[in-house]
Amino acid sequence: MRALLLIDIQNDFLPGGSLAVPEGDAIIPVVNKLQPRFDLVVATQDWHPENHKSFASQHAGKSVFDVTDLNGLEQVLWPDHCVQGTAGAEFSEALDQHRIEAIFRKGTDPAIDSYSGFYDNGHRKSTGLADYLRGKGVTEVYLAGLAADYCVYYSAKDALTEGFSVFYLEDAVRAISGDGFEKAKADLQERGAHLVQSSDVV
Ligand code: VGL
Ligand code: ZN
Repeated sequence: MRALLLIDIQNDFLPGGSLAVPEGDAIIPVVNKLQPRFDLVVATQDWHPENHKSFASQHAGKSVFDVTDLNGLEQVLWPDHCVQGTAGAEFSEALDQHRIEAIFRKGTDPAIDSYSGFYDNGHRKSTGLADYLRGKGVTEVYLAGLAADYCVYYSAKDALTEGFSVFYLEDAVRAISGDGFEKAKADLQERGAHLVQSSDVV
């Protein structure tokens, strides 16, 4: 059985948002069309407290997109984004949400970032997503959403190590950086993921 994972399709990652992904809104019609082709649709939601340590605003003298060390892990410092309870953290209104069976929130611990929908960046805590999918009988995971080079990429990598067959929907993702997108795709392909188009899903 196959599941569609909708990664972080939230206002702050869309045009006008605080961490807008270029052309992020272009994926929404693609994703809406895809959803009925799946037995199960699950979403992730980046859900930070306002003092989250991935925010440049929490580090005196640092700027947005600086890279720093956060408890031994390399951390890109982001603009404040997806703060719990704010409009920026909501899913896009254009996203069809009525088929979403479960939402996994991540990034709630102020001390550690969480790009993947499965684990935090230190792989210390599980969100429960892998067990949830296995419990539903899922063997194939298709990924769509934002950003292609961060949360979609890390979610795909964890899905592979959790033993799922992984399909990265190239036209249903958009990246923060073009270079990051190419690297993410090459790495995932090397690890055994399949790069597919939404039109391949029938
Ligand atoms: C994301 C940066 C920071 C993402 C989340 O959803 O790709 N990127 N937080
Ligand atoms: Zn975040």
